[in-house]
Amino acid sequence: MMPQINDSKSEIVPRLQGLHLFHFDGAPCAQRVRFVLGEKNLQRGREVKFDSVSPDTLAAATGTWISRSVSLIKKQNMSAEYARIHLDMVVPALAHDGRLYLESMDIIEYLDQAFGGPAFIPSDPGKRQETLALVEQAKELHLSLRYVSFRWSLGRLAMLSAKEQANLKQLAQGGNDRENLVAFYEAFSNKGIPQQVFDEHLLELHKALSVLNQKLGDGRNYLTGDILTMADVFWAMKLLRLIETGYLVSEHHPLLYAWYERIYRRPAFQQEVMLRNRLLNRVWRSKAAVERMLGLGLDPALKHLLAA
Ligand SMILES: N[C@@H](CCC(=O)N[C@@H](CS)C(=O)NCC(=O)O)C(=O)O
Repeated sequence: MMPQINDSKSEIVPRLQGLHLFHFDGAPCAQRVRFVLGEKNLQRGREVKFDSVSPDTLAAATGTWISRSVSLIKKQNMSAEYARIHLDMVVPALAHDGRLYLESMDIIEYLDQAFGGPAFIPSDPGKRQETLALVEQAKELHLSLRYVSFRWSLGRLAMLSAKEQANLKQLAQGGNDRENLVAFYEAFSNKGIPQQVFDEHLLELHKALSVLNQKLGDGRNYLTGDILTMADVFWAMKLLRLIETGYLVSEHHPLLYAWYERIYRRPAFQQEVMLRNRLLNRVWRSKAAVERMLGLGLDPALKHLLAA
């Protein structure tokens, strides 16, 4: 696995010195990278428009990164400007000294190589393999999290109008659409997705979380032992989003919840994941709580599935 340097068509990226992160505060894929930056003591610096090229925004000071937020709510990721930076139109993307790195897993590996601080991929071969296997599993369940959170949390807010879908389709022609945004949004926005599909994804997630919960039964602090790794980073951000969507992790997987809380309390989590995500986090959690009271939402659906 090597950090990916992509064939971006952006004229902006080669001009960026130091670290610049294209990200969104509420996106788990970007939260992973911000958390790692925080753990490595690389501080969030200026907030600038994602496509800013004004001279004072081109260079990040040593030990800091420039925040180039790409709002997924405003669908800025589906703009021509962003599609030239990341051909798949997703966050995150990292620019470092004019080069571009994509894929959160590869970005974290790159940060491990390029900067000091704690390593997120252990050097011990056994632990390394275990870590990467758990990361791969989290990656495979990326689509499940997408289905579950679009169904029970984002809802209509995430649907695209016919015009927006046409725009997305056109932009996707410039790349490979490796995250399948075109097909997903088309089905989600128009035809609807069969309930059975949502249920299957929810059950997949439940199954995986049950196994992780069991793993923690031997008293280990983190998923692969007593050291925080990329596996914890990937899974913790999944749990954050699932909790926002109404998944009662504390009830279904108590050891996993205690593990999540250990990570949640870390200063880098508070600073880099929660600080600017607090408002959205409250909105999602309140929505989920109201739905639960009405017998709707993710948790009643999960209980129903588990009882069947
Ligand atoms: N495999 C990619 C996944 C990136 C991804 O799917 N990002 C999501 C946010 S978590 C996104 O930008 N989605 C845009 C959308 O759904 O419109 C990575 O790990 O970097």
